[in-house]
Amino acid sequence: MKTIHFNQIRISLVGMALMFLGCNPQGSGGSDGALSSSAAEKVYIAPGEQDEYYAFLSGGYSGNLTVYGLPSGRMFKEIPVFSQFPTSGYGYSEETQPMLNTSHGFVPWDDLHHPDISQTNGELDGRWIFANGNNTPRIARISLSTFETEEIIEIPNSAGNHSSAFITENTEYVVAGTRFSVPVPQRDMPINEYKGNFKGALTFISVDPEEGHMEIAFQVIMPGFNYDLARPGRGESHGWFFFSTYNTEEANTLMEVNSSQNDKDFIAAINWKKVEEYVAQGGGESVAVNYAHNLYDESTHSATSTMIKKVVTVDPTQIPGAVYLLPTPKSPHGCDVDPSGKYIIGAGKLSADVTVHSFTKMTEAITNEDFDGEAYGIPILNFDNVLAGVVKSGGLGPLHTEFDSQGNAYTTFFISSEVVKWELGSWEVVDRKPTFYSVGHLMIPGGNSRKPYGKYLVAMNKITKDRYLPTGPEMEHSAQIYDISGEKMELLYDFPTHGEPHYAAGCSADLLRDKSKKIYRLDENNHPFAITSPAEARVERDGKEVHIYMSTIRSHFTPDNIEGIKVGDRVYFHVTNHEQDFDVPHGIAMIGANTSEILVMPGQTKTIVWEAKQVGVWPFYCTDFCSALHQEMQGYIRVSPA
Ligand code: CUK
Ligand code: CUA
Repeated sequence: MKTIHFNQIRISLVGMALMFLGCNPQGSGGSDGALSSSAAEKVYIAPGEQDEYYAFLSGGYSGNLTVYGLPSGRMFKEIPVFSQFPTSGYGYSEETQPMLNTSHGFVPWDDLHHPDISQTNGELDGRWIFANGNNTPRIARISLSTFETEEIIEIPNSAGNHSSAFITENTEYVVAGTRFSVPVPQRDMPINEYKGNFKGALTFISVDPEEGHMEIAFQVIMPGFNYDLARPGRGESHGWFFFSTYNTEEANTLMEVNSSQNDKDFIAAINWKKVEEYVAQGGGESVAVNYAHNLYDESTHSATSTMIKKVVTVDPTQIPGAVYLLPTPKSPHGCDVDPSGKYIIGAGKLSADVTVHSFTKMTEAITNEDFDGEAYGIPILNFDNVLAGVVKSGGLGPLHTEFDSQGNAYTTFFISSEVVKWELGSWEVVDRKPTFYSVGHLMIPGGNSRKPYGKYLVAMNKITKDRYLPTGPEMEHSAQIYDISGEKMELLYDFPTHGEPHYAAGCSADLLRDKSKKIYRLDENNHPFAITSPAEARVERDGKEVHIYMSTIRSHFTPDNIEGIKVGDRVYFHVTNHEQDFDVPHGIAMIGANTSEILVMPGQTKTIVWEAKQVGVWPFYCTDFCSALHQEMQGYIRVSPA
């Protein structure tokens, strides 16, 4: 494998783009070589002890979110979000299927990229975590009390929902930016008429401060660029949102060449407070759309799906002072804002340098109307006038930046496969450490807020190769934990992840430990088919539908012998778990059922449907080892001829 030398940095953009196809500068068999026994101590959590931080890693194409402990790297849970999940029955049970409804029908899979924890005054408040579905544009809200997905909203006029799901300082909005520009509204038109005709919708979804319910407030309809990542302003830049763009060439074919022609693309700065005022005063246009809004109600343990037909779109050129473009070199991917809100960092992925814009200089340039032309009526600011500094990193292919609490930034470099630590203000490189291999995002708990915790850094690597025992051609991705509490970073530990983690969000364990719910209370169960005790268990027939109101409690199903079922019946098992002890679920699996089992937590009711197809006596059983008599927890259904 050829090593990258510094003088190769000026190779053609196309050549550099090709290098993205899996470069492994360290060669295989890499090891830091300097791991000390103190590294082992730093990640060792003794039996019975608990981790210091939660880490929520995106599962990428698994569609889900995985919960890990730091520094141990132990995985605690996979939270199903956009994908059906046989482990718990999410997306299979009657109650949760509506969560995966969209304007395209039932879509039980997506590609989850970026989680972000809710904030109050710019600090993590640990109430919810939001995440995006890239493929069929959706934003999910997950409760950090139940660790369950409570809401999914589809994003109209959008495609490849990538610059999402990032939130403002007080969780006023969760933002969803389109990756692909598309015809808005969608219509039949020649693809080669893209330029000037396709549009990019940046969607601002308001979040109810009490319940967390999401509602699309407005969509800013931008020029037909690709929108990549986004970050909120914070502190002095609160009220703004920043989006990196590429393909400002507006190419529609041979993208790897045609979209890399311009030396600079833009970071789009949106003054959402101005847009908000404009819309509040009746500005914008209400346009016809069709998108799903799915809401899970904890008290009924059930979701509903509503189709919404209208959205407010705004033309940014009609709102003075609302949108500006900051030229940013070499197809910026990551777009990050430091904890003070003073600096906006653009990582040109085809570059060696990291560009830092100054928020103060940006506002001065706006006041002075110091513009370098415009794009579709949107003022372009002068690059030199808004530049705060350039980090001469010595790396190649910068992607994403996070921060500690000491005024340092940490940028990942995909091509040179490393994390580079540099100082805000002086822009000097302080330290660099290799990653194994080809790092994408990184995460410092609290790193996307005013108060990063700054003790550990998690690098999420795209290529695993030899880091673990081989598991055939397909390996899980690898994450690495670095201690960043000192001047120099120290690699502590590798751990495998699930799916493809893009971004992650982390917070202290103290923020969530006591908020995490232990049981659902039976006396708060408003499920329409719930029963309050095993005494109410019964079977009711309604034409060809049979409803079994079933109870589970250690270690018995009531009823456990069910007769009177005929071939052709649709049998609904409405299972209420009458346990009220922490961590005593029961499950139910019915022979021949093709909709997965369901796992029912204490106090909860869940439903699966079973079609009686063949005459006979068919068993069901509990799937979760619940007591010494778990294996006795079973029953039969007798199916007679119709
Ligand atoms: S993206 Cu994956 S490494 Cu979807 Cu945030 Cu940059
Ligand atoms: Cu209930 Cu096993």
